Amino acid sequence: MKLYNTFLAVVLTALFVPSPIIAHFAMMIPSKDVVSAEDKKEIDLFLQFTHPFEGGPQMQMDKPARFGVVVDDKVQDLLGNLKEKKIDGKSAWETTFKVEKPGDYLFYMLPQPYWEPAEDKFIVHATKVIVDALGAEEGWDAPIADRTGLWCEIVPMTRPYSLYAGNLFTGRVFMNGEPVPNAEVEVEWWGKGKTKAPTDAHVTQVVKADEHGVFSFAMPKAGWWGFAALMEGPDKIKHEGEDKSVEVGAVIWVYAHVME
Ligand SMILES: [Cu+2]
Repeated sequence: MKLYNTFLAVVLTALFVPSPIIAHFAMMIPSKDVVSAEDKKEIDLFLQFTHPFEGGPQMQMDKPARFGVVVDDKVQDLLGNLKEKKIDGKSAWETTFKVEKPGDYLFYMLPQPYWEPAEDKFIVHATKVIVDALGAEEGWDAPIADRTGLWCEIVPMTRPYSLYAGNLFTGRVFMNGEPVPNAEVEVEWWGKGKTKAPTDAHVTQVVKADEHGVFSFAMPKAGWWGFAALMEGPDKIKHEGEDKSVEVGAVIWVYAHVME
């Protein structure tokens, strides 16, 4: 009986020890959020799939399905420019983009569906990051999902560059052109594992959108902040002959500067 109880205790413990939420984020980080007249007219972009706060473990990112930029309302495909870079044996991607004129550059990326056995589903994070160049300061609020094949997106309501730590970031979640009421948005700071969270729950912050798909979050610290609105995708994808659901994430990255 005693042995049986011990066995039961072990099984129950295994069942009820919650695995911490592992928040994976597609990341697309430019070398600058604002390119000024005195800067080099180049933007380096780095794409990876990882856990930003903890700085790993790195996840495999196959060559994205789509990658490009929208500027002056024109879509420019940049997929062919991506170069593979291995981190801990996993693929990440990088490129350098030449800025030729003033504009708000809306970079977008749609990864290949990522099979996550632990969650029994695929993950696709449609990701955006917006860089202002040479004083244009307009165009950042344009929705681009329909033109770029992203399915879903966060359209910023706060200008998504030249922000300070402490600013409130507000965005609106869209899926197939419609706002997503009550969307759950995970928020993570790119800590690269250098900052210790007081508890596991502090690693990923969570906010919910209102009935219009609008959410806000005050960024308490300088650095890159990722916002991922997570939704169940409308389509299934086959994995080993079985239909599996797809977690669709609308992700946007913004940079908060230190205010001197
Ligand atoms: Cu992960």
